[in-house]
Amino acid sequence: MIRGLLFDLDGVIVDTAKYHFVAWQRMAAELGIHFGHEENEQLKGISRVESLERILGWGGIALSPEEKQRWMDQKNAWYLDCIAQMGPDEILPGVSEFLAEARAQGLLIALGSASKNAVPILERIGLLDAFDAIVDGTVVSASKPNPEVFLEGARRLGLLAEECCVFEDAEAGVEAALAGNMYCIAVGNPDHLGAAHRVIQSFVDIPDPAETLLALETL
Ligand code: B16
Ligand code: MG
Repeated sequence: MIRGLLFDLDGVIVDTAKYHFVAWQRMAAELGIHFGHEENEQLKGISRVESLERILGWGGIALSPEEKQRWMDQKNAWYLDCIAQMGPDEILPGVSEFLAEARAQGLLIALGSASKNAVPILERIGLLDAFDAIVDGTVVSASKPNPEVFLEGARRLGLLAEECCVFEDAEAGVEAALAGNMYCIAVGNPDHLGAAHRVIQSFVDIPDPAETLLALETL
């Protein structure tokens, strides 16, 4: 029986991939590395340091640990500039209604995100209070597809893994949920996310959140 919902942030609650793209592309341009939308897609759900390593790998560039840290700080500063203007209007369609219905039905709700910027983003969009627990990139050490972020989310909700349903937009995140023995609903393109138990295009695809949540509770 599902008693808790674990939400990824970037790509599920808000579309911050476009801001990560702007910041990584600026860095890649300065380093003379090609970085397009296809490359950005491969970084979804992947931690900051792993994203940097992948971009440097694509460009065949080796940097010292100090230079890597400097680029990560610079990239994050550009990213923070991008997200500074975010507000509740950036919450993806249907998400607020779904969260409110889940809480009304007594389900527990946690965030399971790789981002170290999760709390400021939730504050800006006014959804911090919608979560009973927050597990983000400041808490976990292993990156998705390692299930740590979701297992810690379940633990903080006081639930077993099999009592949780994960909502994810990234292949690495779907893999993490399945590795953690959780039910997974992917949000996005079924061509990339077919490993999930169910794929929805967006929360608007759930016309009756109450009915869907009740169906989940009987799993
Ligand atoms: P930050 P999620 C992930 O968030 C993003 O999908 C990924 O593109 C990003 O590199 C990662 O957070 C780290 O983000 O630089 O803000 O710490 O999808 O797991 O919510
Ligand atoms: Mg995501």
